[in-house]
Amino acid sequence: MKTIIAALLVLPNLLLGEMTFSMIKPTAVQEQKAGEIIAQLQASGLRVVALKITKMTPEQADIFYKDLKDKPFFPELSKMMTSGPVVAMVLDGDNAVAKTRELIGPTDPKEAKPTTIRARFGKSKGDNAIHASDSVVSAEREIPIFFSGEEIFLSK
Ligand code: IDP
Ligand code: MG
Repeated sequence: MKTIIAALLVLPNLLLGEMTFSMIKPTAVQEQKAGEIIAQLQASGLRVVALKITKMTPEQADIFYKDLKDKPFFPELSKMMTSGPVVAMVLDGDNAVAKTRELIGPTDPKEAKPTTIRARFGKSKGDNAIHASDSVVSAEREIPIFFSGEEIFLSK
């Protein structure tokens, strides 16, 4: 029984891979860095299966960052994230969540390895170039905030 349940849990991942949500933040988009950032993600084997340029509303920022609403920096974060267009994407691949977090580096670009996306393109701990989901559960919550099922192209 356990083996059957394990197989059923593994099967969707074998068929679909793992998906994560990532978003290039307004300053990096404004500076025309989206292409270089996407190229770095793709070069590591991640597949872009959904992509759009869009502007977040304050209501979307409230939903997206719901766990940070009580932080002192939340008003600044919401203002920054709604200040201009973002490039939102869904990335698919083996260990897509952990792999993307590794490629972007820690929240504060000053603490990030020089090759990471946040070290290369981030300005500060707040304005740090890119978001990526921190878990599969977060990815499953974040993806539908930006994409409908028809906008995600998983076929290989
Ligand atoms: P993460 O983006 O590395 O997962 P979180 O703690 O989830 O970091 O915070 C979400 C976003 O909130 C960060 O990417 C950054 O833009 C902003 N943020 C987090 N901590 C601070 C802070 O101490 N000062 C200003 N902005 C912050
Ligand atoms: Mg986070």
